[in-house]
Amino acid sequence: MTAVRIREVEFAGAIGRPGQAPPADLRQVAIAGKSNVGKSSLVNAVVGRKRIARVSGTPGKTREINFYLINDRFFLVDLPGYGFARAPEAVRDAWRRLVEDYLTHNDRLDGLVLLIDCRRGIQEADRQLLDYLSADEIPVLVVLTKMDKLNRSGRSKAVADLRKELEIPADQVLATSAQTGEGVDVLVESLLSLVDSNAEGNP
Ligand SMILES: Nc1nc2c(ncn2[C@@H]2O[C@H](COP(=O)(O)OP(=O)(O)OP(=O)(O)O)[C@@H](O)[C@H]2O)c(=O)[nH]1
Ligand SMILES: [Mg+2]
Repeated sequence: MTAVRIREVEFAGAIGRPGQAPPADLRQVAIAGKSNVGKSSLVNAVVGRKRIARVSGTPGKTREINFYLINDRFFLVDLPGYGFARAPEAVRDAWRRLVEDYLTHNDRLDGLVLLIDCRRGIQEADRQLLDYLSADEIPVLVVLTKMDKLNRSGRSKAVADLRKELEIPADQVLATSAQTGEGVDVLVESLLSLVDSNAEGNP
């Protein structure tokens, strides 16, 4: 029944400094979240390629904004993680400037997927990002990651806690695991429809 698919994916380039232009003038959906939450792993799972986005045991690995061209039509954007406490302050400031510049000067951004580690829940830095985005009315999809790490009761609690914190319906919380592939198909559909729904009014 799933007509929507990711057929093609290609690394298209990266931005390392504020003010740099994306590799092409295309619509974008970005993946954001704290350092180590599993952004790059989920990008790989979503595009069905194990090693297109770099994953590592060292938090703060992704320091640039990476653009992946999907179906020759839009960019899936892997953002550097925030909230990595052990990074030197100058490095943290550079990341913040880069990501904030990307988010504020971007009329091509159709939506943002905010990843939350299911074992940690929403934290202060996530809230700040949500507040930041609501000012620009950028649609946000909230996604729990690493669900394979929880048992059945832990899973229910993680979903319930997130619903309560964000005051959103249960069907708007997506539970995923890059390891088992749980929730990845649904996430793909949601990503594609974020782009589609915007394309209608704005060809
Ligand atoms: N068990 C489990 N581990 C995961 C999952 N997703 C990611 N990880 C692990 O979590 C660590 C961080 O994953 P990344 O995908 O690099 O996280 P990131 O958010 O891109 O990190 P930064 O780029 O540093 O911000 C790696 O050791 C991954 O193997 C998952 O679904 N399940
Ligand atoms: Mg990463």
